[in-house]
Amino acid sequence: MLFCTFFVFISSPVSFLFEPYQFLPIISPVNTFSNILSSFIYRPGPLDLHLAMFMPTLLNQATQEQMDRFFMPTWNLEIIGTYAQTEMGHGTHLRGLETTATYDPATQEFVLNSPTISSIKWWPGGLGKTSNHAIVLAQLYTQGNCHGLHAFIVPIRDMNTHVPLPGIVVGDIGPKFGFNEVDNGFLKLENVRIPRENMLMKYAKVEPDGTYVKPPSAKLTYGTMVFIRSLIVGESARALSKSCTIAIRYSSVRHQSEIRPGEPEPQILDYQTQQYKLFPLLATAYAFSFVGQYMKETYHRISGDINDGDFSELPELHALSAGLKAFTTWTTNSGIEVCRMSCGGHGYSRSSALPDIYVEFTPTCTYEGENTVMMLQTARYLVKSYRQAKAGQQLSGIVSYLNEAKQHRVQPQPVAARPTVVDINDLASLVEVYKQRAAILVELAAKSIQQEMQNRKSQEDAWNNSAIDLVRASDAHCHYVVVKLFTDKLGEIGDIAIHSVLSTLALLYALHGITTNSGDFLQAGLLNVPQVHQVSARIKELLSQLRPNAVALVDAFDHHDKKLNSVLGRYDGNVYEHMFEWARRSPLNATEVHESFHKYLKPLRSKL
Ligand SMILES: Cc1cc2nc3c(=O)[nH]c(=O)nc-3n(C[C@H](O)[C@H](O)[C@H](O)COP(=O)(O)OP(=O)(O)OC[C@H]3O[C@@H](n4cnc5c(N)ncnc54)[C@H](O)[C@@H]3O)c2cc1C
Ligand SMILES: *[C@@H]1O[C@H](CO)[C@@H](O)[C@H](O)[C@H]1NC(C)=O
Ligand SMILES: CC(=O)N[C@H]1CO[C@H](CO)[C@@H](O)[C@@H]1O
Repeated sequence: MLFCTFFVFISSPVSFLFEPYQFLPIISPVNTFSNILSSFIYRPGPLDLHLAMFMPTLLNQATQEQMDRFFMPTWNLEIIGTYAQTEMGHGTHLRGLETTATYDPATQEFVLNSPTISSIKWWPGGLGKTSNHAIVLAQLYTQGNCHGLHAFIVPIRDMNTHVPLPGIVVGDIGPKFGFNEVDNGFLKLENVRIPRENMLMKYAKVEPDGTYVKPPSAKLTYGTMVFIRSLIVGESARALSKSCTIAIRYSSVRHQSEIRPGEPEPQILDYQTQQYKLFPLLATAYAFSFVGQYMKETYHRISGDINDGDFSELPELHALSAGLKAFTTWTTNSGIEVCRMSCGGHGYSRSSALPDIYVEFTPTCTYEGENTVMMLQTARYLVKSYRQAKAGQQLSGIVSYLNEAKQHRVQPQPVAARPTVVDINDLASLVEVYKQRAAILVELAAKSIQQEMQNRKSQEDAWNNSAIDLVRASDAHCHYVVVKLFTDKLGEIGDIAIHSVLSTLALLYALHGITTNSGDFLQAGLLNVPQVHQVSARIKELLSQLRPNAVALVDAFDHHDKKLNSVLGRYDGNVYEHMFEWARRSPLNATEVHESFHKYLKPLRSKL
């Protein structure tokens, strides 16, 4: 849990936070902070929001005066904070949030209210029992006008007694799918007064007389979001590589059934179906690791530009991080389950670690931007770029392929009429077909919108009626980006043996994506039926080719036994002995005969 590790890192990064924080660029404190966080054995905990949201939001949005007032108490855990944005009625649609903060110039205070049941803050981690402060997102009203969402530091519990303050109704939201260690909470505000100086005023301000001062750029709020989403891409890689490590190691320890009668039972990893379940996920874990690195580097580069006042690449980064967040978390979410089921019955035991990996990972599909909504945001950028390309504008960056798309027709062409230039063994050629698939699906989505509008639908209705196509287009775009980044990465690898095995993985990743989406490639006439057959056959060869290296490839992720915390995934493979030991430690075994035997079971006998 983070609580235990919190004090470990106090000694090292202290110098960074103490003097120079005020000179650091806008976004980088969050950055450094999260780097620190991600280097620990992560288990969700009640202080997560304090560390990962409350403190970074202070660093990003507090004025110098506010830093002086709040930072040290926060650092010392006198202030324990959370980030309260979501309400019972609204999460995705931020403009729909109902909590109000109304400025009262007479006392120079904000008055906070939860006017309806649906406006009660719901879900913030650590809110239920742990926090004594919350950064509350509320609609700001001053001089009779609403200025939209702003962040306010609201004390919610007495700092000495921890008793809720007047006007504060706070508690835990109850048991969840997982995250039991995190007291996700509710918060109802009833005429809660806070000083004017508690509004985070680094950018937007309310002056003592109530005059509202706009932030210099609305884009500034992009930065943190982009950063956190790009971190989640890295989280996907970590969760999937852990799951693959467990499932692949265990599959080489486990023997079951027989292939040839009379022969010893094979390792389950020697069943073709087992390899087909796990090796594409292994390839995906590598792909996502490289994509995660790329996102981090790109973020750093662009946040440098932002600090120099150059926002030009921000929309692309925003679209990329939203789409890849959704793409990688969805894939990982289902991949973890595949890994768990591939371990048979023991995968269901918590000793495998896979159930915990799943419940802790799966909310990434929902928080920091619900995945479908993220895909639609990316689609908005893609459609806009497509229209610009059609209007003759030269696009730059990762969407520049939409300029080339003009040559392709969307109507599926008779396959025979198309020259089959695709070489299924050549990654460059595969990157090209993924690119064309993306271009075609973006065009299809854009045309769907156009068609809807020709049927006299409004822009908004046209969008809603094309949303399936839009998500599909984003998905294809992200898939192309992942295949491309994996292929690009190979160019950086000098070692021949490593290059060879990673090329095999990249090829498997690309070909597997083709078989699972073969409809797209066939419909678009990018591949023909014989080629799809060839792809399936080639995948089988690649599985056999990867088999001897499979365990080494998961070892290379370097998940230490302690971090993996999985009996099935032990590095030494000594699974059965430790499974027995693990079970013996179960609380139910603490007593040889439990009192429930005498109390409940034995009396049953007399009744029969
Ligand atoms: C474990 C966990 C921890 C959390 N921690 C915090 C926290 O600390 N602080 C905090 O403030 N919040 C927190 N949240 C809340 C979280 O941020 C929201 O749940 C999330 O943003 C999703 O919003 P929602 O619940 O409103 O989903 P909804 O938007 O209601 O989603 C429901 C469905 O509607 C669809 N949908 C919604 N809008 C659209 C659209 N425009 N187009 C198409 N489909 C749409 C979605 O795709 C989805 O299928 C947490 C949630 C969880 C699960
Ligand atoms: C959105 O589209 C779906 C499917 O086309 C349709 O059923 C629904 O009524 C639309 N929603 C609104 C609010 O118009
Ligand atoms: C039979 C057996 O192994 N019992 C163990 C059950 O668990 C307790 C600890 O919780 C051990 O002390 C027992 O030896």
